[in-house]
Amino acid sequence: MKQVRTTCPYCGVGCGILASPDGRIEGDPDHPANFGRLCSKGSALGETLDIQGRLLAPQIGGRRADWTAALDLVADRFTAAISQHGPDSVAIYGSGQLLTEDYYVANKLMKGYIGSANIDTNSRLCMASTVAGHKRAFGTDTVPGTYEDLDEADLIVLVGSNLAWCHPVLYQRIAAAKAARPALRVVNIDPRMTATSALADLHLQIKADSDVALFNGLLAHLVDTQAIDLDYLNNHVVVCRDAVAAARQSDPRDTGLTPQTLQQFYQLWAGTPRVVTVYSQGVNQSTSGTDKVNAIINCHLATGRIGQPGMGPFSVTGQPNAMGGREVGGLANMLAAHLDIEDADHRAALQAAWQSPAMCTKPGLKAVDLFKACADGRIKALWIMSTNPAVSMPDAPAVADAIRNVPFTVLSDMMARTDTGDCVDVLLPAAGWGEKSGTVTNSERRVSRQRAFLPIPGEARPDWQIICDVAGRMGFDGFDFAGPADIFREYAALTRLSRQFGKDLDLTPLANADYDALPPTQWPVGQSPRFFADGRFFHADGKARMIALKTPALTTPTFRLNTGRIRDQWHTMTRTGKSATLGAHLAEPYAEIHPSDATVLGVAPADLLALGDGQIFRVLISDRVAPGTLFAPMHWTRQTATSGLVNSIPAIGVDPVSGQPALKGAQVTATRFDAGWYGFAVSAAQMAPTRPYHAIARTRTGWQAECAGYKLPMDWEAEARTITAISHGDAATLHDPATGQTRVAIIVDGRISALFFAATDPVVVNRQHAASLIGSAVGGLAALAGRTAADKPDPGATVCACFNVGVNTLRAAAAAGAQSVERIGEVTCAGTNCGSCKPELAALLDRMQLPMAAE
Ligand SMILES: Nc1nc2c(c(=O)[nH]1)N[C@H]1C(S)=C(S)[C@@H](COP(=O)(O)OP(=O)(O)OC[C@H]3O[C@@H](n4cnc5c(=O)[nH]c(N)nc54)[C@H](O)[C@@H]3O)O[C@H]1N2
Ligand SMILES: Nc1nc2c(c(=O)[nH]1)N[C@H]1C(S)=C(S)[C@@H](COP(=O)(O)OP(=O)(O)OC[C@H]3O[C@@H](n4cnc5c(=O)[nH]c(N)nc54)[C@H](O)[C@@H]3O)O[C@H]1N2
Ligand code: SF4
Ligand SMILES: [Mo]
Repeated sequence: MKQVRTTCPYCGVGCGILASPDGRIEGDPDHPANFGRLCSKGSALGETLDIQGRLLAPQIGGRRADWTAALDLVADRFTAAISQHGPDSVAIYGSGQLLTEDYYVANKLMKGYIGSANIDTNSRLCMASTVAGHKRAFGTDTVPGTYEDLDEADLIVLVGSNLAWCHPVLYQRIAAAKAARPALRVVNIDPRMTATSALADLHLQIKADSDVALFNGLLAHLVDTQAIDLDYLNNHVVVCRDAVAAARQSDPRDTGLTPQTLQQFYQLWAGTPRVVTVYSQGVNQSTSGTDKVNAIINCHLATGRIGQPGMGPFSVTGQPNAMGGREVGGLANMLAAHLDIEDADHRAALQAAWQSPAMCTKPGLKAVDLFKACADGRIKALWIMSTNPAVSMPDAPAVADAIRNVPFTVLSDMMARTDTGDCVDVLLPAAGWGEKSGTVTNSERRVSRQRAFLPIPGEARPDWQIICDVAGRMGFDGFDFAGPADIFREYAALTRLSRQFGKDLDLTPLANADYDALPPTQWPVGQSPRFFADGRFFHADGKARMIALKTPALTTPTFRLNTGRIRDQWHTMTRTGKSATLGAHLAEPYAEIHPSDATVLGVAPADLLALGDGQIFRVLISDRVAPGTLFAPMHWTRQTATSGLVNSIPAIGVDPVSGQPALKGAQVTATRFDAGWYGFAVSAAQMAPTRPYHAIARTRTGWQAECAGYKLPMDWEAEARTITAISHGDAATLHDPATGQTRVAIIVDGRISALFFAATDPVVVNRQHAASLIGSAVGGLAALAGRTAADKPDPGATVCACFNVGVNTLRAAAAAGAQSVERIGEVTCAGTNCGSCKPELAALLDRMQLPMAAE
C-alpha cells in the first residue's frame, strides 16, 4: 500500500511520518526532526483515525443543516454584527493546531477585510510570553537555534519543560547525545520532579515562579566572576539601564535552593561555553512569564552564547503549528510575516499587498480579555476554530458561560461533542489530520507538509475552505483560492515585506517551489540554520537588549496548583482519548501531593482529593512535588469526567506584558473527598460520566470507568446498569463480606457485556484483566473473580504503551535481576519501540515507584 510522507499533528517537535491509508504509521527516517523516531502518541495515531464521534455534517441549533444554510447564516450574522456594532464586535479564536494556510486566511479575513484585530489563538495560553520576550530582546520573534544544537551542546538546561513527556523525540535525542558523550551535562529546573529529571545530572527543585531570581542570580554571578563577554556586549547588545543592578537586587535564595546548589549550577553554567537553555510552559505560563524569558536570554547575551553551534536560548513550541501561527500573525497583537501591528508603515504595506478594503488599526483583544468581552456583551459574533476553550482557558466555567452569552457563536471542529461545542449555535465539520493538506512549522523553524492519505468523511471540509467560503459570502474578494498550494504561494510571496522592513522571516524562495513535493525546509532558506551568528539583531540599531528584571513577589497560598501534561494524552483528549493503548497509561484525573501534606489531610494512596470548588482527583502521593504544591493534568473534560477540570480553579492572573495566563499557578484549598463508595466498571457500551467522581477511558474491548459517590446505592444492579449503560441481559451479583466488595456481571447472549466492582474503599481489581473479559463467554461468576489466576499475574498500570507492559511485570523483571533499562527491554520488550517510557523505566528502577496510586 502506498505510503504518504506527512507530519505528526501533535507536538512542536514536528516529526516526519510515513502513513498508509490502512492506518499504519511509521517514523520518516529522512525527516531531520526525528530521523525515523516517533513517541507513543505519534505511534498510536492509527488508533485515532476512525470516524466514531466525528462531526459529519453542519449543525445549526443542534440540528443537522446543509452547508449552504450554515455558511449563509455565519456570513449573514457576522456581516450584520459588523454593520450594526462595528468590526470590533466580532471575533475569531483560533489555534496552533490550524495549518499555516488555514491560519493565514483567517487572519487575512479578520485583519485585512473585517478590519479588526480581534483574532487571538490558544497560542496566547502557550507561547505568548516567549513571543513578547523575543521581541523585547531581539526586536522580532526569532528562535535563534536549531535541533542540532542539542547534539553539540556541553550543557543543556531544561527550564519548566517536561521534555520526556511533552517533546519525547527531542528528549530521546538528548539522551542519545548523552550516551554517546557522557561529558554532556543536563540540568532540569522544575518545582516538580518529572520523568525528565531522570536524565538530569542536577535537578533544581526551585520554588514556583522563582525562575527570575535564579537567572538574575546567574547574571550577577557571571558579572562577578568576569564570565561575561565584554566585546560582545559592546558590539551587539544594549544593556538596558540597571539590568545588572536589578539582577543584583534579587535574592537567589528565593528559589529555596541551598547556597551550595546555587553555586554548583552557576559555576557549571559560567564554565561551559556551549550551553543551550531549553524552556517551555513552566516559563511561559506565569505572571512573570515574559520576564522569565528575558532573564534566560540576558545570560546568553551577556556571554555572547547565542547564534553559535551548541549555544542559545531555545523555546520549544507546544503545538504542531504554534510557530506557523506566529509567522502568519495569528495573535491579536501581530501581523502576517512578522510585521508589527503598531507600525503604520507595516500596516499600510500589508494592506497594499492584500489590496484589501480595510486594515485593523490597533491590537485586538487577547484571549483572556476576548472572553471577558464575550461575557460583558461587547462581542456579538464569535467563531472558534480547532480549540476547546471551555476546557483549556483559565476559569473555564466562566468562559463556557461567556461563549453562551454571545448572541451568535460558531465552532469548527472535527468532533461532534466537545465541551465548547456544547455551548455554540453552529457546528461546522472540519477535516482532520490525514484528510487535509497544508504546512506546519516546528520549533526549529522547519516548514513541513502535512499530506492527506485518507478520504474526508461525511460532509467535512478543510478549515481553509470553510473560512474562504464564509469570506466570499460576506462579499470579500481575495479568498478565491483553488487550494492550499495557492494560499501558501500568496503567503510565501508576501514575506518579502518582512525582509523589506528589515525583519527575519523570508519564505519567498518557497513561493514558486513545487508545493506537493516540498521537502521539510528550515528558514532562513538556504542559509546558516542559526540566527544571530553575525551578532546582528532586529532592533533598529541592530543590537539586542538586555532587560532589567525585578523579581516577582512570591505568594504562599494554601496549596499552589501546578498543571500540565501527561505522556500519552493530548490536551482535551478529543483524539488521543480514542486510543486504548494511550488510555492505559493514566486513565483518570489525578493530583500529585507530597507525603507530608497527604498525612496532614489524611489522604491515603488511591483516595480521592477535592480541590477548590469541588473538582475531584485521584490522589497520587509522591515526593516528586514539593510540600505545599499539587500537580494535576489538564486533559480531563466534561465529556470524559464529571470532575477533574483543572481550569475551573481560577489561575492567579496574567503576565502583564504578554497577556499569557498563569496556568501553572492557581491557589487552591484541598480536602479529602469523603466517598461513601468507590467503583470500577468495564463495559462494551460507551458510558457517560454521571457520578460525583467519574472518569471514562477507552479499552481494547469498549470502555472503562472509575467512579465514586456519596451514599451507598440501595440497588447495586440498578447502579451497575446505569453506570455501564447496559439495560438488557441477565445480571449476576456477588457480595463478598470478607472484602466488603460488591460485583455485578451483565451477560448478553451468553457473553459478558459489562462488569462492575464497588466497595467502601478504593476498588482493588485487576483492571486490564477485567477489560479483557468483555465479549468473552466466561461464566459470570468466574468473571467476577476479578483477579487473574496465579498463573497470570496482574500486570498493573501500563508503563510501556507500545508493548502493553505493566508496572508489576516490570517490577518482577527488575527483582529477577534486570537492573538497567536495556536489560528490562531485553526481558520484557518495554521501551524498545518508541522509547517514550524509558525515563519512567529508569525512574522505576531507581525508586521502584508507583506510576499511579490506583493501580
Ligand atoms: N504528551 C503531551 N505532549 C504535549 C502536549 C500534550 O498535551 N500532551 N501538548 C503540547 C503543548 S501545546 C505544549 S505547550 C507543550 C508543553 O510542554 P511542557 O511545558 O514541557 O509541559 P507542561 O507539563 O505543561 O509543563 C512543564 C513543566 O513546568 C513546570 N513548572 C510549573 N511551574 C513552574 C515554575 O514556576 N518554574 C519552572 N521552572 N517550572 C515550572 C511543571 O512542573 C511542569 O513539569 O507540550 C506539547 N506536548
Ligand atoms: N491548566 C492548564 N490549562 C492549559 C494548559 C496548561 O498547561 N494548564 N496549557 C495551555 C496550552 S499551552 C494549550 S496549547 C491549550 C490547548 O488547549 P486546546 O487547544 O483547547 O485543546 P485541544 O484538545 O488540542 O483542542 C483542539 C480542538 O480542535 C479539534 N481539531 C483537531 N484537529 C482539527 C482540525 O484540523 N480542524 C478543526 N477545526 N478542529 C480540529 C479537536 O477535536 C479539539 O476539539 O491549553 C492551555 N490550557
Ligand atoms: S515527539 Fe511525538 S507527539 Fe511530538 S511530533 Fe514527534 S511523534 Fe508527534
Ligand atoms: Mo501549548
